[in-house]
Amino acid sequence: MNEELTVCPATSKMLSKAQEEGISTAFDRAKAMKPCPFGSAGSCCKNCAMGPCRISTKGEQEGKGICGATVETIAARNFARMIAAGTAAHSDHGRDVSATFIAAANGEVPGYQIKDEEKLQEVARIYGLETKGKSKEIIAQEVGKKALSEFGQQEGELGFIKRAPEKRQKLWHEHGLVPRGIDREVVELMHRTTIGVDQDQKDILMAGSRTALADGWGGSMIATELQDIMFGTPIPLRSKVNLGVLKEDQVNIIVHGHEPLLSEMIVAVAQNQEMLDYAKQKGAEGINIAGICCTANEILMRHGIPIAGNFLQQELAIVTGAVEAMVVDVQCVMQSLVSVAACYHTKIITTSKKARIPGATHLEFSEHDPINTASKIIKEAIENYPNRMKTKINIPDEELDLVAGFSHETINYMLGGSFRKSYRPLNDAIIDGRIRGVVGVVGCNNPKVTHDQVHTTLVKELIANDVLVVQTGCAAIACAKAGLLVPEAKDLAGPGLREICETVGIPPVLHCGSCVDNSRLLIAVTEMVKEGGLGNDISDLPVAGCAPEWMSEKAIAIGQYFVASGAFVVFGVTFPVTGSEKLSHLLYEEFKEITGGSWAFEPDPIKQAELIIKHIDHKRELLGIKTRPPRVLYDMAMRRELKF
Ligand code: SF4
Ligand code: MSK
Repeated sequence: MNEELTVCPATSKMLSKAQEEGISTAFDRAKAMKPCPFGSAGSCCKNCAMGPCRISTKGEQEGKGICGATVETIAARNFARMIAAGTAAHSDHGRDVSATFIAAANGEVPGYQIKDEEKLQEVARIYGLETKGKSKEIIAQEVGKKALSEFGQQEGELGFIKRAPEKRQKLWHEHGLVPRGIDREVVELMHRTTIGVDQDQKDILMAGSRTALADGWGGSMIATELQDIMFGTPIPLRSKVNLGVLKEDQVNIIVHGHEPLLSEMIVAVAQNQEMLDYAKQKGAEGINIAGICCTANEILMRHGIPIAGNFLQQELAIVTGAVEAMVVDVQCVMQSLVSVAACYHTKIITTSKKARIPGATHLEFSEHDPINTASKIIKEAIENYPNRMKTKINIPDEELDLVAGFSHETINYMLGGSFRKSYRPLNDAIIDGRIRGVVGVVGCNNPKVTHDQVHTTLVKELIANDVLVVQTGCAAIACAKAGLLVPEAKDLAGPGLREICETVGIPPVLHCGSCVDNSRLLIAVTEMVKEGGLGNDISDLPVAGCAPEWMSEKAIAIGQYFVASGAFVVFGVTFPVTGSEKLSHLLYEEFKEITGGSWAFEPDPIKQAELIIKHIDHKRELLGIKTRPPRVLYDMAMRRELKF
């Protein structure tokens, strides 16, 4: 019924309910919106009050802005500013995690502790900190301070840069791409792109690459590593996904946004007997926590908390009529939640110092007392349960199984075994052709394309061609809802990948976490290089990345840090450089000569898969591992001989 809008049946049902109840959603607004062709092509500049200048490249004379800026300068500046904004978002998350991490190490945050001592030691070693004879609390304080200092650092280089393959580090040094400090790179990029500063597209994009690297190998990686140390490094677990995870007879609390600092505590406090008794007193059978967007991925990975949906389902979760509270922090939170919630009993609760929405209830998260904040929020939700409008409740049945929790450490253990953790078996499987390559399919939803359709079509095509898929963000949620994140999905994989999945017991599509956890993928590809046999740099590997339904500036920052790290990256929907042939050429072609990585733009998922597979096969050919052996049918004796 809503085939053009979504391939997710639960989303379709709730869209119909929203239409019947006269509720406007992002899907309706997208249909009504007429996007400016200059803006979406990157050729509109509003960086000063002489403009906005909209540049047409049609006709013989290429247009210029009033200040004389060419279309490639304008598009490069716009693109760079998206990188700066995306880097700022991920990195500010990392900064807050670092500050809370220090407070936790000082024993100032009841409920938070150092859970992963092995990772603490590892991060301390990378930072060059002496750990001998020191307690874990002291080491954690020093690690936290070092991490926090990297945001304001003015000279030198970020500590995690040393984790990259040596050849990559050398390339970055030669091209001046090593970030000096996270905030410094963001600020400098904003300066460079104001009117009358940097007007050379390549120079702007080199600075953009350095800023993006400050995200991937800086702010995002700090967020991931410190969260793992504090809350535990994920290990594989089973859970459920889609709007069917909401419970008709329980208090439903949805956590939405990005930072797990508060949601971790909401999950813990919701299990307290006192809270459960209070919920019963108000007529509910229990308290049900579910997630949306990346907060969902964070608490799914560490606690198996079910996921209600991805980005485009946030309004529709409220349309079920069964959500007592939607608790939001930062990023990807739609302002329209408040107006949708006004048609039901749902409370929208903002919790971040940095993010308020008019009409929402604000209960500010105190990083020094998260238990208290979590308790207040849960009580608000429980007290709202009796306000449900019973006639408006309709929870779709869709609720599928998924397996999540594939940190790069887990991939090590899963493939190498507990006693010989190593990427060797993965590399061997790539070399012998059972796995053709590895592709990260990540990113958002965008109502300009059919919800979840591009993600799922691309991923099905890739696994059918023996490509192992690793996922983060809303892309992972899309594929989970399509049943691709369970071991049984091996039946959709090509023979080589299926054999690996059967032997190891993994799905052909691995859920690796939230958007900041794309940094896990950087480490995974680095481990593949270090393991040997697949070249000396990330750019030698048969790997690629894709954000088929992207929408956020953060996606551009992620794409650029993968390109600067040597990967091939394909984006769908629209791409904000198409207004400039020169900038398109720089990103699609010239970057190959600089970083070994490059961008491509292709909205069609089958064509995206073709581009990616072509790239993978080209890399295999360069590595001399082009030929894939014919399929062999294994008997039990042969299976026992297998390396996995
Ligand atoms: Fe126009 Fe130049 Fe001002 Fe941009 S900076 S709005 S191109 S005059
Ligand atoms: S939440 S950035 S819509 S992936 Fe990370 Fe989803 Fe994109 Fe937000």
